[in-house]
Amino acid sequence: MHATRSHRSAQKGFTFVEMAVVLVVGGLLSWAAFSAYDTVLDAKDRRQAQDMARQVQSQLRAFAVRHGRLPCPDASAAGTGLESLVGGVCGTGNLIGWFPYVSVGADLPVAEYRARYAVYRAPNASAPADADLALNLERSGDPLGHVNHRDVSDLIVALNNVAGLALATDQPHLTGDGGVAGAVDCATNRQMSVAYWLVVPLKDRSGDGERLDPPQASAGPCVFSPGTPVSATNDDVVLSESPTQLAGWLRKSLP
Ligand SMILES: [Ca+2]
Ligand SMILES: [Ca+2]
Ligand SMILES: [Ca+2]
Repeated sequence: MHATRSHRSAQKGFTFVEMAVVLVVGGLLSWAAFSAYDTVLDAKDRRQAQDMARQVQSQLRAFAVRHGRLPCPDASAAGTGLESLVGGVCGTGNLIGWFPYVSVGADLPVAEYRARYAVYRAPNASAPADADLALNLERSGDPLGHVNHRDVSDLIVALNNVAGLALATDQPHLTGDGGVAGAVDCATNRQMSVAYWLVVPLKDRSGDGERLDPPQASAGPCVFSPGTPVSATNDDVVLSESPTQLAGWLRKSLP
């Protein structure tokens, strides 16, 4: 009894210090808990963004098989989900915009998950050498009425043409990933041309009012390689296919 009482009175002198320690420790704990919570949510968002990008890839491939071309980018500012066609064909020079969800028969996702989209478009006056992937064109000389007239095999010809072209700075291409593929730097590290890329922007982590992160925030044809790690200022999810990859997939889809 007596020992307990004297212990209690000895403690009285430390009450304020103890309170301060409790407050500081409590503060640190809640900060740590908040960060962990935030990280879990971020990882969940990113997984969902990756799933949605893969869904878009399936829609794009199905569209390619049906129409013998890749979808035309939606050039509207807000992203209405419709292909920007002029007289029924993809407008000249329109190679970067939003993915045309509505035109491929999909639902338009909310802004965080709505993908930017670029498609390789290098027209050529000679049809067999044409490399405009958003154009449905007879490239193999099949006459009208032939089963392979302007079909997916003509898109494969265009993809092979793209694969044979040197990397062009005004066509969709990838820079590094900050790791094995080198620096994320469109000026000094251009890695490869792609048939198309998709970028799901997720959040505006830098607080500048722009969901897309560098380098894709500049609205140019250069984006970082898929798999670039997320950082404090960067959470975009990129998915792309080289012309050879997409041609291989389409070839397997042929009867
Ligand atoms: Ca043909
Ligand atoms: Ca972002
Ligand atoms: Ca930003």
